[in-house]
Amino acid sequence: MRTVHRTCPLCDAVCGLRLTLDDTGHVTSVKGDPDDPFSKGFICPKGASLGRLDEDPDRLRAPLVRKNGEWHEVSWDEAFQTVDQGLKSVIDAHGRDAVAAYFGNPTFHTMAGFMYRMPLSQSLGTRNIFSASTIDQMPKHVACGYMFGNPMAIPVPDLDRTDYLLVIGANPAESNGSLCAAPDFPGRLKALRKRGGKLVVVDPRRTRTADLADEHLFVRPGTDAFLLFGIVQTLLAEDLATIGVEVEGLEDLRRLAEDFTPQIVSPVCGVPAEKIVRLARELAAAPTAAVYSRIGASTVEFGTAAQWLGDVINILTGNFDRPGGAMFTKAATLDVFRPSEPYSTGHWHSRVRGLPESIGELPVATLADEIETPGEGQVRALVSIAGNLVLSAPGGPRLDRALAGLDFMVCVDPYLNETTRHANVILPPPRILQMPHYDFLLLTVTVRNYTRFSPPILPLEPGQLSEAEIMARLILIVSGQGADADPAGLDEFIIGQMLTGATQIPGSPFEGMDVAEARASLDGDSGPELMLDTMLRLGPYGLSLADLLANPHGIDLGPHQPRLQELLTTASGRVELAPPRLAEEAGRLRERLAVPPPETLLIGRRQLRSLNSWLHNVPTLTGGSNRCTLHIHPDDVTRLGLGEQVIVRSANGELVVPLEPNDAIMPGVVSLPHGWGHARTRQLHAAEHAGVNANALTDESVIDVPSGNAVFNGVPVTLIPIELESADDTELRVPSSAPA
Ligand SMILES: Nc1nc2c(c(=O)[nH]1)N[C@H]1C(S)=C(S)[C@@H](COP(=O)(O)OP(=O)(O)OC[C@H]3O[C@@H](n4cnc5c(=O)[nH]c(N)nc54)[C@H](O)[C@@H]3O)O[C@H]1N2
Ligand SMILES: Nc1nc2c(c(=O)[nH]1)N[C@H]1C(S)=C(S)[C@@H](COP(=O)(O)OP(=O)(O)OC[C@H]3O[C@@H](n4cnc5c(=O)[nH]c(N)nc54)[C@H](O)[C@@H]3O)O[C@H]1N2
Ligand code: SF4
Ligand SMILES: [Mo]
Repeated sequence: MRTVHRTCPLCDAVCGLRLTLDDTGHVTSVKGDPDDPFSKGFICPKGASLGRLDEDPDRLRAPLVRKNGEWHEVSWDEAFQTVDQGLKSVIDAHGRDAVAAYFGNPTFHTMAGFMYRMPLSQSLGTRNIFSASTIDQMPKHVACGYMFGNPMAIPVPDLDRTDYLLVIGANPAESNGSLCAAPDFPGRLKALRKRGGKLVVVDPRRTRTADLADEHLFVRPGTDAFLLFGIVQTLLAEDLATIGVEVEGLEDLRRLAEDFTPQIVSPVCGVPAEKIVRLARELAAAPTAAVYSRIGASTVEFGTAAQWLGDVINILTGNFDRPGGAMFTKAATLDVFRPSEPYSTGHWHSRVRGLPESIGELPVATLADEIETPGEGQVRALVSIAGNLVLSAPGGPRLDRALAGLDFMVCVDPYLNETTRHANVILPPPRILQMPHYDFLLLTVTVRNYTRFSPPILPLEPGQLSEAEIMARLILIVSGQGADADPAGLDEFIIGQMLTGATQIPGSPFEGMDVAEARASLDGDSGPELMLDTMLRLGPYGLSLADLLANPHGIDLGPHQPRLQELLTTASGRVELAPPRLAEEAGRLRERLAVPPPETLLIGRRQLRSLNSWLHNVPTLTGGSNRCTLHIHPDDVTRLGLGEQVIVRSANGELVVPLEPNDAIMPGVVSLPHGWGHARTRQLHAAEHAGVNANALTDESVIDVPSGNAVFNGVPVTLIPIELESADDTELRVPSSAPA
């Protein structure tokens, strides 16, 4: 038996875990790490199942190659040779834009995902780079990009010090938060109320987060931007603004807001005008306050506007970049994202729909168009790292068909699932406990400054490749160095480039050294660890990997301090309140004021024991309340004469779904979780309770215009009663999501 500590790599909460392993390496218990200064022993059911997930018998242990429709385990050399031939033949015949890459959600968590994403994108030399950002938080990047000049300058609510938190379209009691890393988010919300603060939740469902709140307000899906504009208008009209940072565009903002008085927006968003006015007054009057919004106000048609207006309120109420308000984390690593010029979108556009690039990528909502539409630049090959697009992308079934038509596809993924089944080659990363872990990205959005590194717990087996080596070899292949080039050479090149810069930075710990000397001073057992050591030494606290190894429970780096000035990159040198690209959204919102809302709107919901599409194979995490059902208000069930199941039809597709009547949801709104619909997967437990693919209903042709982000919430649907004669009918009606 031995006890080890590491950070949970699953969601954004970065909880410290304490694991017990027997001498075969089998995990006998997982508990929260009480000595972690940030998570203080908190753990959720997903973290507690990390051992089962890690030991999942359906995890791939060797590369797979598909030949004549059959899967074969092959050696790594053969796998990389197949990738080399497959990608080379597409590039030679059709050029580099014919290869697309997708970086899925886990690449935001893994060290390899962080280190090799840019080099892989650059060596592919394609405009067709996609990631989970455009099915998630791209509206936030766009809003921050235009307001602060820096799309990675993302403020987080100062959760532990605020007196008033307005949560819009987030359910941290189940998701544990996102773009706001806060282990035990629910406990922090309880603490807020205990110290006399107020919590208000705006959501079309009375969620578990709403149950923790002082007040819950129902909002019609997709209309938060109207509600937020109503608050902005009130703050300005009643002269409640107390701006504490230097801003540009206040008069423009005032003009835009005039069209969105609480009386005007109330019928659209469904929140009574007097409550909108009261929210504005409370936010202004609270000693400190913060507006926090996520998926329910991001993956919507006016997602960028909602993200923009949320921070406008933080600024107008004097709650920006000051304790208790919305603040910027100071991570332990060097800020590698600081842009050299003010942010803008559209450095290139997608070929078929002409959608603008943002932070180097194109919207996932147009990937199927790029694959299916013939012509020069058509996508014919895909490199997919840690993604399950068939279940995660809008219009998933169309993408399912599109992927089947590719000339070549390679996936880096531990599972043969709905998406990777289309690959020619699947390259499996090692088990979770065999990987080192550092949250390069999540530690830039923690609610306290904090850092923690977890070395691998179990060694690689002989001949097994780390995810870093897999990624490095892919990069070497696409940059023409062949299938057997040495990945260590690439790592040295990347580190060497960083150090070359660092030796020239005045005041840097490497200043004046020659690069070989600087390199010799680094610690780390792999490329990503060497990179981490470099970024820590260049970071604001002057830490090193050795410091982190000496503190296995993590290091508290203190509460947030004001630091807007370090991050601002606008041309004006001030915060832009109404930059033109965001002001345009006011025009689109104005047009929408006159359009009557659809009768029924579909939204999603996260479940405590799910994680997007890939945790349903762990028996301890399925069953009970974690099922793929449609939440619907009982009045709607009666009104429409519905039985146990219902046909849900959208502009894009149709599903048969079991109903779960629940008076916590607004009448006229139904909720279906995503990540289900397990079909033709080799995840045997998941396939047994497959559920349906919510993204058979979402529509890839509808996007949040400035960001190109997918719309998952506020999808118009029709509910059609059914009387099922037999279970077979269900399958007949849902060909795209029926279990294999
Ligand atoms: N309808 C609807 N759709 C949604 C959402 C919604 O709310 N509603 N949410 C969206 C959001 S916010 C997100 S982030 C996306 C997520 O969508 P994706 O980016 O597709 O991510 P996951 O569904 O988490 O799939 C992760 C994949 O990575 C694999 N994987 C797991 N661990 C590792 C690892 O360590 N290395 C590698 N290489 N692979 C690994 C898993 O096997 C799985 O195939 O879904 C989006 N889709
Ligand atoms: N357990 C669990 N945790 C997760 C994940 C998971 O799949 N499972 N996924 C992780 C990922 S990738 C992400 S991005 C985060 C997401 O974290 P959250 O954003 O907190 O997660 P959701 O449950 O999608 O919360 C969205 C909420 O918005 C509400 N909503 C829907 N439409 C609207 C609307 O139009 N307006 C308003 N105001 N509300 C609306 C929904 O009812 C829901 O309660 O969670 C992360 N953590
Ligand atoms: S909340 Fe997230 S990070 Fe914490 S234990 Fe659960 S899955 Fe892991
Ligand atoms: Mo996400």
